[in-house]
Amino acid sequence: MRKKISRREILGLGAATIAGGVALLGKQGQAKTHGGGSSQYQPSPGQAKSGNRLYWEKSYSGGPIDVKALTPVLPGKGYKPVVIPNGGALPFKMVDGVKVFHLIAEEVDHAFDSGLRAKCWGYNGRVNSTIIEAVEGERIRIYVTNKLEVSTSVHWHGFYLPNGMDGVGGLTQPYIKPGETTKYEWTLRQHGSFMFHAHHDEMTQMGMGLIGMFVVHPRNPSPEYPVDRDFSLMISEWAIEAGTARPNTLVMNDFNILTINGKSFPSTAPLVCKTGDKVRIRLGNLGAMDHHPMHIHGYHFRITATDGEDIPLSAQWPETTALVAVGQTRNIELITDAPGDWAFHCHMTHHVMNQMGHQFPNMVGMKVDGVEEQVRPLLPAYMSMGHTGMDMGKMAEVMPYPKNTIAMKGATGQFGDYISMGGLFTVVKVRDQLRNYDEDPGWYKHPAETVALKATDEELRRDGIDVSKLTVNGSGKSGSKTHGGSPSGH
Ligand SMILES: [Cu+2]
Repeated sequence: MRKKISRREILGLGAATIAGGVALLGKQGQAKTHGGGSSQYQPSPGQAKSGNRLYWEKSYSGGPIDVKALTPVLPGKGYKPVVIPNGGALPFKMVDGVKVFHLIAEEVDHAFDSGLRAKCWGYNGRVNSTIIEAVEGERIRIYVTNKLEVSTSVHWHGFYLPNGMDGVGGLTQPYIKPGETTKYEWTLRQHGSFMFHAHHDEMTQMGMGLIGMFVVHPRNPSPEYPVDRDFSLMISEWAIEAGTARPNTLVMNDFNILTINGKSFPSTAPLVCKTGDKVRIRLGNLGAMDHHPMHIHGYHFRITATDGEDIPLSAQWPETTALVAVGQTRNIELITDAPGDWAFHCHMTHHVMNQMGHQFPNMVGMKVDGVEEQVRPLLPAYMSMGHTGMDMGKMAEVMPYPKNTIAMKGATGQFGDYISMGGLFTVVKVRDQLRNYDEDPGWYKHPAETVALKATDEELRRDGIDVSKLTVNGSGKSGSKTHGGSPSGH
């Protein structure tokens, strides 16, 4: 008679089966870290915007970590790569069904603009502008080599992952010491706009530039997901004193270089779009201290996703300014149906101003007649500054500043006048015709009668606008006894 199988033997059998499963999965490079791999990863159904989700969902962390990964997807085949102005995506290779990346933390001699270089820290030769791009459900392995002279670690910001892959130096892993290479590996159980950054001596290392965007495309894109232009912009801030060439990460408030993907305007590449394009702009902020209300001209947009999740259509709201706080990402979406050169910038005025707009005596409105003549024997290069504000125009580029400075720098526009903004400023250039998206199409050619120009005498006369008796404030000259105020004819 056949011997009964004891409970212990059953347990033993089960363990063997599981072990076999692990060996098999290990061969395919799947779920190796957790030894599970019990079930296939179930991607979100692609209707994330329908809004019919439960209040208390089963998981706020992506569910089990030991899921089997899905087939990797290649750029241009299963997803359209994002556009990274002034930057590039980290290359990868496929090894046994795993996407393998190699991130290198190193010193980078970085140009913020043609006028300003500094020794920063970055990833793979770029500052703030090396991004990682992958697809939901994929198994990824990221080797991080530390070529700095100090220890570091990399945190994957916004990700559901095994705790030991979270990258907090000392808390979840040992440091990546100088010269060492550390391996991170997990299965992507979400999609959206995320980030990565150093998580050891954060103030110094993030301030020196060790930050980047991490875009995960959905496995089952909703019908709304595909866009014509999908931009990725990382915002940051720096303190670089005029004439120096190293960011000062000890500064807490006086940031004087504001950047998009590591560049200050006018070196920020424009966002080139065709009339009628569906456009997504992914905004991330890993600056030290400041939140940035990013404002677009001529359009409204919808805020469609955070680094938490897609926002259901019913909960999206129209905006012209999206506040991107430190540590947040925001996706905004719009249809660019109005051609032109549309400003897109931080609305904090100190953030569209480069070095020297700060820590300066308030001179606005002061009379400086004769001051230069008196001071020049002592300081030959002395110029009175600030009494008319900070609009230095082209003067900004020829003034006797120290070398390596973009103080007050903006750019000359198509009318010969100076665009008095720098820093966190770029231009969305929308055109009916484009040769290609990678070329700056130049300044917008306005249709006749659609530009604000100096009013003609005839126009003024026609509309009864009499300016002959008005004085210019502060000129000291007055053409009449009645001062400003009520227009004539009333
Ligand atoms: Cu700002």
